Amino acid sequence: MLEASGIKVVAKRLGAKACGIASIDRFDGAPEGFHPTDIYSACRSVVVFLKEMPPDIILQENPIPYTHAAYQIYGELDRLGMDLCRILESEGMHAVPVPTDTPYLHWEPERSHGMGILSLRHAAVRAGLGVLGRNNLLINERFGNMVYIGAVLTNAWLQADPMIEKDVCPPKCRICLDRCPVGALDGTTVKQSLCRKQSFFKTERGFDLYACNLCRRLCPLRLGRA
Ligand code: B12
Ligand code: SF4
Ligand code: SF4
Repeated sequence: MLEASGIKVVAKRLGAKACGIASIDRFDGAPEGFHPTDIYSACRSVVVFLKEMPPDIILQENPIPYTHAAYQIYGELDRLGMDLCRILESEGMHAVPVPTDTPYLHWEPERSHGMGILSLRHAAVRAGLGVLGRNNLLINERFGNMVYIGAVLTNAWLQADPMIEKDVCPPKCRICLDRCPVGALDGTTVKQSLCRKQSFFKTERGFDLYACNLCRRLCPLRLGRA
């Protein structure tokens, strides 16, 4: 049976830029219905992996390259998760993938509030892959906030990675809070109804595009350490 170190080697061979492991006890405090065992009751460890967006894409004026790259990375991470599940199964473990983006079940129409089946940002922090900035995004030491997150739940008890216990946002930095055009950020969460209206639009042809990513783009930790 593969151990934690072997699983991380496999994830990197499959294309992950970083991989970490969170033990199930670290999810105490997750909202009811959004704990890994609410998805897969036998879950004992969460394997979390990252891929980064090439850094210049977000700087361009035309929204198509960023939208296209984001959708491609969601697909890449979902495939990586499926391949990892197959390999874990062939090694005698059981494994269940978490969607990188959609679908998810929880939707509150009155405040346009959706929740993934598991918050991948919280999972990545618990797997030692970074910390959350005031913009709500995971900041990884090597790749900054330009990482996307995938995860696989497994019934195997695996050695967890140490968590990073420090603030990374400079004490006085408020760039993301002040520059969000709709004031959707408060330093700990995102008011989804405001962000959704600002950050997505539909073209006349019906394509869904990202229209805003300022809290990500303007962050001095966008590419990792300042
Ligand atoms: C719904 C969603 C959105 C919503 C809400 C965003 C948000 N911050 O939650 C909207 C449409 C606004 C959005 C926007 C964007 N998103 Co989005 N989104 C998601 C999605 C699908 C679900 C997130 C979710 O469930 N949020 C609701 C809950 C979890 O958040 P909350 O209410 O703040 O949670 C509170 C409590 O519920 C509790 N809690 C919740 N879970 C847990 C667990 C534990 C253990 C504990 C203790 C507590 C706890 O703590 C929170 C604080 O009180 C995730 C994928 C995923 N499955 O995680 C991607 C994801 C968060 N999005 C991502 C991205 C990239 C974006 C955008 C940059 C896209 C863009 N416009 O360019 C923006 C950034 C906006 C921002 N500053 O956050 C990435 C983030 C990568 C990173 N580096 O962090 C993710 C992780 C997708 C991925 N797989 O990589 N997104
Ligand atoms: S994506 Fe835009 S609208 Fe949404 S929180 Fe970030 S800056 Fe605000
Ligand atoms: S813009 Fe500043 S406060 Fe916001 S996440 Fe980045 S470093 Fe932190």
